[in-house]
Amino acid sequence: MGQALRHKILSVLLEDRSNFLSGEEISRKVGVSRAAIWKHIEELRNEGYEIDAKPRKGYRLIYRPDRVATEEIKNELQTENFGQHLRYEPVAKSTQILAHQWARAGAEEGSLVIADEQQEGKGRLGRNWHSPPRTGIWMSLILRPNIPIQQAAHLTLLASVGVCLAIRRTTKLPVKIKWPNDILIEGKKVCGILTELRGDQDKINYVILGIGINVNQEPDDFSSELSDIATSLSIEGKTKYSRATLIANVMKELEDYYQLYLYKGFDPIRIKWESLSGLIGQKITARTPQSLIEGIAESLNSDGSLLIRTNTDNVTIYSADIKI
Ligand code: BT5
Repeated sequence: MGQALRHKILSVLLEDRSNFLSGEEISRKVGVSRAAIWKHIEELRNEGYEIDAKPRKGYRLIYRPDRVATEEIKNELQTENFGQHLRYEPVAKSTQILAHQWARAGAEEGSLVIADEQQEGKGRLGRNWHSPPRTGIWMSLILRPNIPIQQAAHLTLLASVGVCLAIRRTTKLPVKIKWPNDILIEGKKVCGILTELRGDQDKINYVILGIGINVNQEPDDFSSELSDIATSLSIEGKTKYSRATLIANVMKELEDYYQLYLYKGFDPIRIKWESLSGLIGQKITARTPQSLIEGIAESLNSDGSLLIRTNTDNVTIYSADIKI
């Protein structure tokens, strides 16, 4: 209850950051006494918010720590559905696990789970995803698309288009997509996407899009193995970014591209993907579970697989780790 009130007070303060709001005005908007407001303002200050308080003038928000809690994100969301149902955890094993539970319990399409820190963040094929606190975006989005299960690969590609565009718009950094699920800057990974689904032979019950973005990490935050292959937006852009703003922008791009996909099919996504990917036309090596394939990345096929032209053949790959 106390927390819900604090969120309401924060939302009111976030609405207008240039003017003081009197205690009376806040208490009218939130529906509690002025004395109670004072107590909650103190708690917000303990959480790292700087709030100016002047007698006879009221309160004004001066500094907002970079948090990814519900009220921070709700204030910035410009979507119809995506992210509107939001669950935030300061610490989780993996947001994928929470999203699966929520989806099984009937969560609506667009429901989003966010954690500030993951203790057992998951990559593909049982790999780990390093998810330290206060720096990254670790989130899982629940979708319920009415598409054949064979087309599920489209969703990973669609997600990388949405995330790539949102990062570009928010940071102006030259991020590119690497097939199938990485987003890179100058060859180093800033974002990974993990798609998990449940369904039966022909029908998808639900899909969980897991998105991990390195936002405000410093070089020291990466272990020596990771620092060769990973980077953060802040290291590349030499500034800190608001995670809440980026989450809201990702939700907006994802919702727009998802709608486009449902109305127009995969073709517009495929074209956008090719233009955002650093891959097409490049010489690559693809390591699949069965073999190592060297050749030129030719194009993205309509089922989301990648066509590689080798010296002797055209090869289609459905899953692989790619090196450029
Ligand atoms: C991925 O796997 O790239 C998918 C990552 C998905 C993470 C999100 S976070 C929210 C949601 N909840 C979860 O538990 N997971 C999802 P993959 O392509 O397998 O890449 C994993 C590899 O990337 C690891 O083996 C490391 O080499 C490297 N890696 C680990 N943590 C990283 C990080 N923070 N940044 C860049 N690379 C990382």
